[in-house]
Order: sequence, then structure tokens, then C-alpha cells
Amino acid sequence: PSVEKINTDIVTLTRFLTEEQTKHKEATGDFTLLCHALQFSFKSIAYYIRRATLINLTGLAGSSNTTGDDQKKLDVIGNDLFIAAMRSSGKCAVLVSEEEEEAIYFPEHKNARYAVACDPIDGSSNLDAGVSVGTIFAIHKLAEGSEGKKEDLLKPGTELIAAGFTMYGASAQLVITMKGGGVNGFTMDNALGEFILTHPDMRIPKSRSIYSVNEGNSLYWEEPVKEYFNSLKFPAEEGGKPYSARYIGSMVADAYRTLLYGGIFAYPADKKSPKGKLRILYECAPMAMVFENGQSFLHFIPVSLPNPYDIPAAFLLQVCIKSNVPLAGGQALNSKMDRMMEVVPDGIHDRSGIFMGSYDEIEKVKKFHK
Ligand code: P6P
Repeated sequence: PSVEKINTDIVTLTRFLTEEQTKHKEATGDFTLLCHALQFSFKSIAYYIRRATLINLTGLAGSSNTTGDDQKKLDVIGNDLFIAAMRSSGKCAVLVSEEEEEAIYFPEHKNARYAVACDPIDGSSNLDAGVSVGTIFAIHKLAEGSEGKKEDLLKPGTELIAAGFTMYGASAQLVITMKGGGVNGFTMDNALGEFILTHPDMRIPKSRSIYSVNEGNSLYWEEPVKEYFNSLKFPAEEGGKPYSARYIGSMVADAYRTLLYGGIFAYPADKKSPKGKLRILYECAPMAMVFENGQSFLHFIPVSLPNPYDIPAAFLLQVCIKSNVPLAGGQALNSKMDRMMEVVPDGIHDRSGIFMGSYDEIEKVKKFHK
């Protein structure tokens, strides 16, 4: 009988980070160690999320600590776990968390060279309903000579070193992207306690008839937004097929589906929230980096780039990469149609409208905002 071919060459996140490090001669290993601390925080948050239902619903022993403190809400636990992981890594100088009004500094780590922004448990209001929630993170390098201040984070997404998110669903799914690199997806194997590379080099489809937005805000939308979504629901062309609507209300879940299947996710700024609802540092910018890096270069170049002089596609590709032109695949814009990755926040909790998704779908949004 044929022995089932078992893949014994498993790429864990730990191995992936080590291999990535070898690609950078100047690497000190600090970024790798910071990511190991991040990885641990995802594993421990996943553990508590899986148990939260039991603790809350059954009052399992130990659901309140010995001093009789109330059971901490899960997003407080997630935040505490994340802060402890960043502090103990010794590589993070400053941390911005959705749960903390002020930035947190770790002056004890003199040679820490990184600043991290995170939403420890984004979408936590959905937890009781069993909806997938997630941790969103963004990693900046400190400016030369800086010992870590919040200004090290108030930069455009184009300066991010890495970003990504972990979605706590049936299994924990981690998506991470690094500056100039691709997007890689890992799935937590609870038996091994390791994130395993299951979605190497993720590419967002160039188009897909799926839109993801909270239509309950339609009353407050600006005219171009109303006209855009109506064009998807009531196609102008005879016999045109309307788009499908998919809205979970948890950004990581809506983002992950959009990354895998294509389509568009939007949280537009509107009359009720003129600056938008989602936060730039730890929701919009990291997601924008994932979506832009989820680009599918080659099928874009030969197909739709005007190529009057029949320039070799590989040469065009190099030109585009060098000029940091966001190629096909994902795009992410704010409500003023600016490239999300170029938006510079003034404050660490600044909000923005966002449209992100397949290249062609975002092109349609632009048309209605001309
Ligand atoms: P609404 C969750 O509260 C969150 O921050 C994101 O995860 C999600 O995309 C959005 O807000 C949902 O907001 O207004 O549709 O409930």
C-alpha cells in the first residue's frame, strides 16, 4: 500500500523568521526576537479566547484571581499579555495600544530599536457571539538617535518594517508582511503549538463581486459613496449581476476573507463619523500594507499596463518596484482617495475612512470620487 506522503519539511513561523533574517546581511536578530515575542502574545491570546466562553459561562474555578479581583474582560487580558510580551522582548522601545490612551515606553531597554502599534483584540464586542476577532499589529523602526517616542510611530505606512494580523477563528490564522516583501499566511497547529506556513505568498484576486460595508450607515454616507455602492447593487448594464454582500463586523475577519476571495472592504468616513471610525496606526495602515503587498505582479504587467514599445515585462516590473508604484492586487485608500500608506497621522489614535481590496474594485471607487 502507498504510504501517505507526509510533508516532513514543515515551515514554522520561527523557521520562516530565521530564514527571512538571513536575507538581510545587516540584520542583528533584534527584529526576529521581537517577532518571537509577538508570536507568543498571539498564542497566549488565542488560548484565552478559546477558554473565555467556558470561564464566562461556567464560572470555572480560577476565573477570578486569588485576591478576588473581578474577572478581567478579555480585551484587558489581551492588552496585558501584549504589553508583557513587548516589554520582556527587550526590543520594543515604545508601544501604542488601542486599549491605552497614552503610548507606553520601555526606557529600561536602551538598545531597543522598534516601535509597535497594536489592537490587541480588535472586534472584541463580537466575542460573546463567537465571531472571529483578531490582533492587528504594525512595526516601525525608531528614527536614528531616537530612544523611543510616540513620534516614531506618527509616520506614513510606507515606512512600516512589518505589519499583519492574527485572526482567532476555528484555528488562529496569522498573516504577516514585511517591507518590500510578500504576504504570508500561517495556521496555528494547537498540537505542535506552532504557527505553520499554510498560505505562502498570498495574492489578492484582481477583482471579485463581493462588497463588505456596514449598510446601516448608508443614511450618513457622502453622495459618491452612495452612488458607488448603488452601482454594485443595481448594475447599470442590462442583465448585470449584482454584487454579493458580506459583512462580519470584525475587521480582521472581513479583511481575511477579502484578501483570500477578493472584493472590497470599506468603512467610509461619513456625516456621523467625519474622520472615519477605524484607527490609522493599528487598523488602517497595517491592513493597507498587507493589501498592497498582496499584489500579483506578473498577471498585471503583461495584461493591462500600456506597453506601446513592447518593453519586456520583467523590466517594467523592476521599474514599478523601484518607483514603489503599488502594482496590481491590493489597494487601500482613505475617504479622500489618498493612498492609505501615505497618510501621516497627527495623533496615535487618529481615525480614517478606508476602502481596501482588489485592484479593480478600488479603481471603481475612484471613478465615483472624481
Ligand atoms: P461597525 C470592531 O468594533 C471594529 O473596530 C472593526 O473590527 C470592525 O470592522 C468595525 O469596528 C465594525 O464597526 O460600526 O460596523 O459595528
